[in-house]
Amino acid sequence: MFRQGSLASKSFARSFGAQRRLASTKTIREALEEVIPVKQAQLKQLKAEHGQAVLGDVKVEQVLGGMRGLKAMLWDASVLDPLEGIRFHGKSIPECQKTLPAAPGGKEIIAESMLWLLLTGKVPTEAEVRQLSAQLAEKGELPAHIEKLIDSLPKDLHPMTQLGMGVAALNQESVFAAAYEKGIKKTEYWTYALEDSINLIARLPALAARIFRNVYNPGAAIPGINKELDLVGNYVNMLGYGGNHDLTEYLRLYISIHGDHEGGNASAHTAHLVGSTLADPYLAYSAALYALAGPLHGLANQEVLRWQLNMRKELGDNITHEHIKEFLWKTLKSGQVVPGYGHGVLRNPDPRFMALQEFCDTRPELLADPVIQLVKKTYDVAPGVLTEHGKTKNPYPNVDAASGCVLYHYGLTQFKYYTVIFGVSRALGCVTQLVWARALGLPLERPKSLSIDAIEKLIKS
Ligand code: CMX
Repeated sequence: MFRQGSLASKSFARSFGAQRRLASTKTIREALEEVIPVKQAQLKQLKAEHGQAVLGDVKVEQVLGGMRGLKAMLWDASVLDPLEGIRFHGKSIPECQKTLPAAPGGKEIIAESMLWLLLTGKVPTEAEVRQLSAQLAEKGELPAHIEKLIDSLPKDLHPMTQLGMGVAALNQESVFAAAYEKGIKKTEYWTYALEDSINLIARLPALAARIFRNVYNPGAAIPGINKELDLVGNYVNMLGYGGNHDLTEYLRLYISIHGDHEGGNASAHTAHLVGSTLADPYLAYSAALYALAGPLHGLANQEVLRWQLNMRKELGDNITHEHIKEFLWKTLKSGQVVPGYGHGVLRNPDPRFMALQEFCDTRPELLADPVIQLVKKTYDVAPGVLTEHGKTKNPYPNVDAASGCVLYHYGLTQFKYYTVIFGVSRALGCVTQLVWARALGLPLERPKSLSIDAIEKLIKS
């Protein structure tokens, strides 16, 4: 894909520290250079031979109902089956847990392994993952102007608002935007999108940790990036929880399996839409973060904990299944949703919820925690209550039903911050799609909208 000496290849050699490359280990760019032409050819053939094939009908209820089930987006990295849950390039979460490299001394998937799988469709070797960790660590420091911007924000500005602002402002150094301004070929877009994407992911932990420090521990020192550590290892250190091995492992797992959930979810779709205008990855991901900040999407993990803690406050420590049932009905009768339950696509318990439950099941101290016990007890009764209530199409827990409670146990009790961690995670899937959208030359997204009158007219005709 690269011509020797082209602007793009020089830029990569410079910013990816080519001299640090381990012998016989592929870089992420080299791995992508192998797979991109194959996919490009596949797409070209699909367009040429089947461009007019019909994939399904569009029902009025879909247009009025948030486009549920509408097959209208290309997204290769993950597929969400309503019953089985998510697969990343065909691999279920348990399969990923078996095959993707962990951190030295750890067992859980690390973000670098998941990013590699999402981007290339291949399981990386341990050496490839370590090399990617080193690249990310090398790029992990925040530019001074971003530190200044974040430090200037009011401490009571929601951490998600701050994260989106910091990510958008990182676009000052976008190589994609700079190259586009100079004039580059469409075939080179993806290389710049990749460089921005890697830089963005590298900087997210320092950005997210600075927001945490400013809001919750003003004045505390933030440790520098440790070049020997993986992305999440560094993130946990910078949050001030370095040395907590179990929390680090939990966040490695959470950030990896939360990284992508097909293309149609609000954050991924937003990144894709904004990216389709050729806005650079920083701007596209910043927009995605504000979709994630809605309570029906990423903010649900903070809402679950608030809801669980209210339940404890109201009912005390010895909560029975009957008490929980009453509390669920009270929530529903007051017109609120039960946070952490239901899903736009899933029709079974979320395998991400199950993976986090299994993490708890192997640790007696987690099993003994009253808030985690409450999550389990709620899972025993909530599907029945929600089924009886009769509204939600999916009465089962989604990942958010469990995620915040484990953080709470480990002392990360600032639940307004939880969606920021989700934001660090979801970048893995969103940047993957941005790189591939540019590699495949996907166009500006522009669906057709209809007025109510126009829909009625179409039905009559
Ligand atoms: N509690 C109460 N009512 C619920 C419900 C829940 N957990 N989940 C869905 N419903 C209701 C809906 O509000 C809707 O009611 P109306 O007909 O009055 O509008 C009805 O059931 C049908 O909804 P649905 O088709 O089953 O679900 P949607 O695809 O419209 O919405 C979701 C999906 C996730 C927004 C919804 O289930 C919800 O609000 N859950 C609680 C919030 C949550 O946990 N969000 C996190 C999702 C995971 C993520 O994206 O990060």
